[in-house]
Amino acid sequence: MGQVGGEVVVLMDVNVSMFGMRARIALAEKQVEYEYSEQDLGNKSSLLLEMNPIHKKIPILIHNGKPVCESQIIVQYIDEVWHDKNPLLPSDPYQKSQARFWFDLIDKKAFNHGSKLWETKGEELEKAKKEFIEFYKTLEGELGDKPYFGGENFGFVDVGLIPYYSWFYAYETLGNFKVEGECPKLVAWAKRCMERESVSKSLADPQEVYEFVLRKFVGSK
Ligand SMILES: N[C@@H](CCC(=O)N[C@@H](CS)C(=O)NCC(=O)O)C(=O)O
Ligand SMILES: *[C@@H]1O[C@H](CO)[C@@H](O)[C@H](O)[C@H]1NC(C)=O
Repeated sequence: MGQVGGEVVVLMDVNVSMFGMRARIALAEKQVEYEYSEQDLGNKSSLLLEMNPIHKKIPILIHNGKPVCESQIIVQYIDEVWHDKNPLLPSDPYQKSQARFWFDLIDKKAFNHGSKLWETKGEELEKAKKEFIEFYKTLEGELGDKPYFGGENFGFVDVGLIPYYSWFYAYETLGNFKVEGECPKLVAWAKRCMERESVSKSLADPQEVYEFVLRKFVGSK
């Protein structure tokens, strides 16, 4: 059990999940010790169903026996509970609203833009690629010349987006393009994030993600 000062922290997760990676990064940023519990989504455990009966999805953070579900909410929870170390959200209400806006945009768009690359072919795939790149260019525009989305320090929006970087190899291979050619500043940002141990140790191996995508989603294509 991940036990620190009477705290028991468990993360129910799946290694290739970009949502799970967010929780792992946030916990690492706060140096919280926890038990990592890899789940089989093909055969969900009774604990998973008990802890997240509504969505039946990972990640689930279990803090002293109580579940917190949904990665965005988990990251905010971690930031609030362990607030003394490496704050992720800014304290200024307006800046906070903006960080939440961008994280929410990522939640609404990023997964689907990626999936389209293996759900489509021909002209539709070309359109999907164009939209994928437009989306990441929009994010790149928001990043601007800052080192991180929130400015000088690694923060909330970085935690929300960087897990997708471990999926880029799958996107690029199946879509036959390179994100770096289109969004060099964004890829430079991703490499900067990867220099942080919290990120590098939390992200899945791109090859493993690619093989997961082939197994799980491709085949009908
Ligand atoms: N909005 C959720 C998405 C979580 C999610 O999609 N989890 C997937 C794995 S990546 C899952 O548990 N799927 C199980 C299922 O759909 O049966 C979050 O941000 O946590
Ligand atoms: C599903 O998981 C349970 C334990 O959680 C195990 O006993 C059972 O054999 C598993 N079933 C399959 C089909 O893998």
